[in-house]
Amino acid sequence: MTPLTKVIKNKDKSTKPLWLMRQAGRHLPEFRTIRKKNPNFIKLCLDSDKVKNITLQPIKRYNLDAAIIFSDILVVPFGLGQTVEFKKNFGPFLGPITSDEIKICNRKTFRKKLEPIYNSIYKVKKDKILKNKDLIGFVGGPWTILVYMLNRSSPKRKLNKVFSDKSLIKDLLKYINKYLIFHVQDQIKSGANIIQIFDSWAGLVGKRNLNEFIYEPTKKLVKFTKSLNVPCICFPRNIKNYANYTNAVKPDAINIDYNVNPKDIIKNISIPIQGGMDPKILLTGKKNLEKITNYYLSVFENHPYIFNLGHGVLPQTDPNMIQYLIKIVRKFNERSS
Ligand code: 1CP
Repeated sequence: MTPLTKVIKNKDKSTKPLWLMRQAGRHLPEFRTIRKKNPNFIKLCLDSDKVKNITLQPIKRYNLDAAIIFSDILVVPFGLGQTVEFKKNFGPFLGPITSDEIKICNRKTFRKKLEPIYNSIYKVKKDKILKNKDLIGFVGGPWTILVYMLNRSSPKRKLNKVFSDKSLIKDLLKYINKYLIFHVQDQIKSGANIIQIFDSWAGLVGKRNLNEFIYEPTKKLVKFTKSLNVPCICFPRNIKNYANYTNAVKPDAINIDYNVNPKDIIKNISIPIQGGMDPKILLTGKKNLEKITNYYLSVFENHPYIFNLGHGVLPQTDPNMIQYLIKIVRKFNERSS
């Protein structure tokens, strides 16, 4: 059994495997070299040899327990026919699209546009370096994808007034979810053995809409993933009530963000937990990193736990600090085995 599935399926508490969100990407000098020569980010995500290389960069450097396919949640709007660009010092920039245009897409055209991603997963999976490691495929949560598609740029910048028509939102969520399910299915078919759902903007939804905008569509996606016997980890960032979320959505594991108090969460939740530590801790000193890492490990000592962060690795992170973090986690595992 692979390290993450041992924790998720067997509820193994004896070892704490580790991987890091955004482990592949901007903090690695070997990634930046490739990125400089490839200014079109979506095009880079669709180059299966380069994607394989980038996906395996952190595995080669750090020997983590899982690889996550180098891609982006916004490949789904791209697959649905919306233009997606990543502008320097701006972030994602999506083209205009009407709901009628969104609905022109069909399974075949969607698959054709995203085919290189499935080829990358197949190639990564075949590499010997992944023996006894997990390969994580991922999608954005239905709500988060809808937010980017309608807002057309990050809500971090400005949230446009496009979210008042409830029946339009419900209709589009249904449609987007259908394609997220296709994307999950094809990632699994190509070799992904775990799926993570990144619902980065779940925190924008107020209590009265949680059921229709977050719980119901995400539950369908989770149920589909589970039906293929593949574990599903959910990361609903800034969700206020994790117990309600897990009861409604029923993921196999939950990733917590860094605002969650680890001692409180184990009182409320019995499913396996992943992540939590603030990525900014990696920008402080080794002593502090050791203290906080050991704090998370000891709080979750008697709970099925996958070590990860409460958000992605920051671009300015020194790879030596990640190396040190891994050493601390491995040392903890040796002590308890
Ligand atoms: O070099 C660059 O400029 C590109 C930076 C970059 C990278 C490395 C983007 C643009 N996406 C990625 C890869 C990526 N994105 C991965 C790869 C695998 C890994 O984790 O190593 C994953 C899992 C994602 C997921 C993702 N993309 C999320 C969910 C997690 C989160 O950050 O909340 C979101 C919201 C996105 C959208 C996105 N893509 C890129 C950026 C800068 C953003 C965020 C936009 C925003 O601020 O709203």
